[in-house]
Amino acid sequence: MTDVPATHPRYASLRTRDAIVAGVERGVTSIHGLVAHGRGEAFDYLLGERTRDFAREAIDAAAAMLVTARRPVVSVNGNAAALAPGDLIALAAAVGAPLEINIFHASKDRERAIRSHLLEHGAPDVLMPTAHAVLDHLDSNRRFVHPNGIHAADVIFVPLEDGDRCQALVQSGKRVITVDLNPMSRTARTATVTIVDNVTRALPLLLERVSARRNDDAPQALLDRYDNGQVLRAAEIALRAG
Ligand code: PTJ
Repeated sequence: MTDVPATHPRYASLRTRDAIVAGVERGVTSIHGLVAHGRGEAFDYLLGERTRDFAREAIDAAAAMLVTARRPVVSVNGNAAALAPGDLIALAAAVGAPLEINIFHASKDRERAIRSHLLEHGAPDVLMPTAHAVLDHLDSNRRFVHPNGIHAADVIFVPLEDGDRCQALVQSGKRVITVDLNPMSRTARTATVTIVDNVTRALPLLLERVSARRNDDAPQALLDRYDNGQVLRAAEIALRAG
């Protein structure tokens, strides 16, 4: 780990960078993941590296969607696994969802490394991609899914998604919750609920809201009111204001 004192003004950002680098060294994160992370950092910098109100609104809707889902799934790629393994496992447990590995840059070794990483962090089980279930409308490696996971899911939580799969999932009639610091990305614009925030900050808040929503009798009313376009517009205005 970088030798940075906790008082350093960029401490949290540098520790997160360390986590991504460690992910690459462990074979969990792809080398391309570093580039994706850098892009995320730039947006986060412009957003003041804090959770804004539009993200809180989306987190609330995401919690409502997850607790009312019939078959939710938490999809994990190499960046998410490196940055927030414990919170992803806790979220899956809280909403009764399986964790499923689904990566863009094809690598059987990396799929196995992500699985071991999640098991080491306490995941009870991890679904792997299969050749038996394939998503329509998609050509990339992400089309290979598990028949009892993403293939059968009605709601999928997919942090740091790529636009193609998000579109394919929505076209297949599934509802997609994503976390993406870029409100202009195709994923952000295609998802049902877009949380424009750093996945490391958004996940603990989402977990809190999932617990709160369990005792709520009107999650559907909140979902009916929710407007993802409005949330994205607010995020873009905040970005442009710097
Ligand atoms: O492990 P793999 O092979 O599935 O690859 C994962 C990455 C993330 C490399 C792959 O999905 C990819 O290339 O993604 P993109 O198309 O670069 O999109 C990633 C999006 O996540 C970008 O819009 C980034 O701004 C955003 N992002 C990066 N880091 C974070 C983030 N959003 C939230 N939190 C972050 N920490």
